[in-house]
Amino acid sequence: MQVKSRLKFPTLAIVGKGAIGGLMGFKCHQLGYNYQHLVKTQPQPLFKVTDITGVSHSFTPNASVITQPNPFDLLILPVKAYQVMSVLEQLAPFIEPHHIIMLLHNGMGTIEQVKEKLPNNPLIAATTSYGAFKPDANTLLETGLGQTHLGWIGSVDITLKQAIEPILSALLPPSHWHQDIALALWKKLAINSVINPLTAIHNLKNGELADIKYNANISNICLEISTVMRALDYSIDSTELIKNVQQVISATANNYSSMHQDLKFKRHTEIEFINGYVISKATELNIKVPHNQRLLEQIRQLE
Ligand code: KPL
Repeated sequence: MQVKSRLKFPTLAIVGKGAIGGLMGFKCHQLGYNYQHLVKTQPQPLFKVTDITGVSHSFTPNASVITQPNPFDLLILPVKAYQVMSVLEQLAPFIEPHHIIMLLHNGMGTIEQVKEKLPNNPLIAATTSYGAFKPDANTLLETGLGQTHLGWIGSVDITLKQAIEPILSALLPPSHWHQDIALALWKKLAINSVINPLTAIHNLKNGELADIKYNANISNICLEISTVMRALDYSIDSTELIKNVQQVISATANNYSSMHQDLKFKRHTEIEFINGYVISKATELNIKVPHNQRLLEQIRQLE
């Protein structure tokens, strides 16, 4: 197919059918996009989605087995940070240099890994605050309308940008495209570095962190992160990070964080890509981050 027409109607491949992946597939279905989920086993049963307004929808998602994907132009990875490289390894025989890769997960550190493995592929990094919950494999509840922040890593052809950005922007709106997505990723990293380990360690809903007894700890964690960010040339103040954290605590008060759920269901957590990433950058810069270090150790023990 001609490059231009292929870009006009790109085929999206969404890895897995987790909460955010499932939600994206549902949006693709609603928007009439050409998409497929890449799944472990076929066939796919009826998928029931209850949207944020409480309306229920049933449909059978398009899917292919990950070992035999149908051709795609854009590969979306809404998987845990620690799964990114193994998924790309598995898909390696099917990935060509023009395929666009989009990362969408909590934490940081995968951009460096993906760029090393696939240096020529256009790469998008994204973060979303949409909330979705899967009570079972074939049921999905949209629990919160969020915002999505996206950005290209490195320079990219303008035709490619103009073709792809509107398509992705419509999926989890409102979508904000950034020149420097790393700043948005760091801000989200600060939110996850506080809420995820604290809720997991103390067995809390996100909203319970609003209790005054957590204030000092939250400030210390944010102060360490803002020190690292400033050393990386981001102009940021810890008060801004603390405010962002407090906003998310109140906006998601009734939710359990993903790390809380991971520990509860005895799954691997993303701690190495969250507080672990803060610590690795701090070490490179010779900055001490004892509060982040403590959280990492506590979660490692609980895992
Ligand atoms: O991203 C989240 C997570 O749980 O992983 C937050 C924003 C903390 C919401 O729960």
